[in-house]
Amino acid sequence: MAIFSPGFQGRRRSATGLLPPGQYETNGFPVLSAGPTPRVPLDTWEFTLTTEDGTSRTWSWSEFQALPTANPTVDIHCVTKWSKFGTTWEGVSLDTLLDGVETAAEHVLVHSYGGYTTNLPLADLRGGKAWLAFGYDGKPLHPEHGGPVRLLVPHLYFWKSAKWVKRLELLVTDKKGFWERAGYHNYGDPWREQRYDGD
Ligand SMILES: Nc1nc2c(c(=O)[nH]1)N[C@H]1C(S)=C(S)[C@@H](COP(=O)(O)O)O[C@H]1N2
Ligand SMILES: [Mo]
Repeated sequence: MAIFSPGFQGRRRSATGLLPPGQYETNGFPVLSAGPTPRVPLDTWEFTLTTEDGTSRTWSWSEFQALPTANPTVDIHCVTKWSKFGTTWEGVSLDTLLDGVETAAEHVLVHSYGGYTTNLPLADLRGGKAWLAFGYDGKPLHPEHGGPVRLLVPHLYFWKSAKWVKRLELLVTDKKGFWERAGYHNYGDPWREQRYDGD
């Protein structure tokens, strides 16, 4: 007989039905933070996109809320080996935020409130593959999971999905983020098991 915790609605369907190599499925939602949870009041929250020539665009909370939203259901894969299937989010596609941005940059360094950083190719934020998520499971994103707003890039290991996102810095030359400098893989594709530098 199966044991169900209160409120557990049964196993969520996976977006792909597949588990990347070396991963196991969890039904919980572990919290992994390299420091304390920053509390960002919505009246001072802002999100900024800067390009290599110093141009920047900033959205206040109300401007951000006015953007068109998407409701992706995705599987997420943490480098510590848990995967969670069928997570449902509400967010703004990076395609929306990058629309009309003039840049020759191919790299992005993501900056969070609290100081966390992570880097990834700009191409990985385009094409309906990445969102700035503010809702999870039909509710506002909990602060521990990155609220008010986190990056969601589910096709890469979850450390690339920066919580409490503050700024995207578009760069011509790649610059490593927090875990990448500490020896984690620069790209982090779970399907190729790119956990550490050299994998
Ligand atoms: N700002 C910030 N973002 C972060 C982290 C962090 O420590 N700080 N940890 C990363 C790691 S290693 C993972 S696995 C996921 C965990 O997200 P969760 O706590 O919502 O499960 O957030 C990523 N984003
Ligand atoms: Mo992680």
